[in-house]
Amino acid sequence: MTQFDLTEDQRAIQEMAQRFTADAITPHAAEWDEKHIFPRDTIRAAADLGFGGIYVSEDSGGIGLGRLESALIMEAMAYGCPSTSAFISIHNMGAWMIDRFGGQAVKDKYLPDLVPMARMASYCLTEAGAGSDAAALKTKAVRDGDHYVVTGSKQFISGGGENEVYLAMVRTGPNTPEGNGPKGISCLVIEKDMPGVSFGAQERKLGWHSQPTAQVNFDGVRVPVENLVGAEGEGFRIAMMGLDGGRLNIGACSLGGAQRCIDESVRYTKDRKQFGQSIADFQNTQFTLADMQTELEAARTLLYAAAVKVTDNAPDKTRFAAMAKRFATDTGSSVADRALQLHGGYGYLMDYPIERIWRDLRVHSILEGTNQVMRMIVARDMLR
Ligand code: FAD
Ligand code: 2MC
Repeated sequence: MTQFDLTEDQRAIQEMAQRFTADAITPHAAEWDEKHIFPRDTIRAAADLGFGGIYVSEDSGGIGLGRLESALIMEAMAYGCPSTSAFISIHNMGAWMIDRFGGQAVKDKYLPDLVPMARMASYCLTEAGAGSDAAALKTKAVRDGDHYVVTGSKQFISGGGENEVYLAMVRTGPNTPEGNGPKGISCLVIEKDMPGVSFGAQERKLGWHSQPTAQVNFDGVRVPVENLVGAEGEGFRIAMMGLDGGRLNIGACSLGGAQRCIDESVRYTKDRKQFGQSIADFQNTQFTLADMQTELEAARTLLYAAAVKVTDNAPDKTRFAAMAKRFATDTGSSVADRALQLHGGYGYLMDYPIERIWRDLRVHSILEGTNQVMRMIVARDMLR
């Protein structure tokens, strides 16, 4: 990227994702939402374009792109369905963690299936007692010969019950202050079919209806030591590095959903007549639309800049990813809310996509680190 424009290659990737979205996602998203359909086949079709391993290296079968390209793809797919796009993002985060930090054995075992999304990956950090304070997690992994024995429960897991592969952050450290902190955490790949793995009921949610969310339980699950990703004690850092990219993608999903809301609002306000004129002729409507697009462009610019920093491994990448996630998700929700208002009562109906996107975007200010935690990350770095 030059500072203010995309390269030809980036535009080509963006256009490919936009075409895929228009053909395979947008026409079906309302039904997936209403009937809570998990569109496994469409997700696999996205993987046929390489979107199951966007920033997995080419050596491991991925398409080896950067984080800006990933954001462009997520943004494009979220224009049709933010929930499905975000699901694919989480899978990418897991596949990348294995590729970047895993040994050859764990890569060979999982990536050939994960990249084409023949198997799909979940990311398991949160627990009932460890949400924002993720390093307080208690799921225990005790070494027993060439296995770990894992016991504990992960809360709110996207893909829970459906996905085949779970990247779980578990405690391997001793019962000392250090062992009970971030340095006592490791990352293990656990499979759905391993004895002792079970799932809670599907959560009933405000949005994100096209993808499952459930508690994942481990009861004495024996996991081969070769399934360790990175070294013992590196799991928290690996999880956080995964989230640097995940947060960009979630922000990008808000950009895509919000842009759809703007485009729908332009169409609708030109068409809808009250007091003998199009509601687009009211200056209030024009100023609202102008502010929506201006604020979204500001969020987009920050997010793209942050994405380039994460690709480049810049020293301030984490701060920028947090700023961009916070700003893009708050802006996205605020844009969707104003779009709903511009649609009047019709915006509240499922006949238009606005209320669905409004619901889907709402959770982006909460998951992958709440927007309060994002501010904490930014301020800590500023004051360090
Ligand atoms: P809490 O941490 O209890 O926070 C409650 C409130 O307190 C928030 O407003 C928070 O900002 C505020 N707060 C907490 N600490 C501070 C502080 N120090 N300063 C100021 N304010 C603070 N997790 C996964 O690991 N994998 C997944 O796939 C996944 N998918 C999810 C899907 C959905 C639909 C949802 C809703 C959640 C998902 N999560 C997942 C969990 C998500 O990451 C957590 O919900 C989130 O990190 C917040 O944790 P919590 O819900 O326990 O809230
Ligand atoms: N990259 C590399 N290392 C990092 C890092 C990053 N982005 N962030 C932290 N670390 C390192 C950090 O440097 C430190 O190592 P060292 O002591 O060697 O310097 C270690 O990790 C511990 O970090 P902190 O001291 O900052 O840990 P603390 O416990 O104070 O807080 C916090 C960390 C609050 C930032 C983290 O717990 C957090 O992000 N909480 C939010 C949880 C979250 O985002 N959950 C999302 C779940 S996934 C989801 O929702 C999905 C939908 C998939």
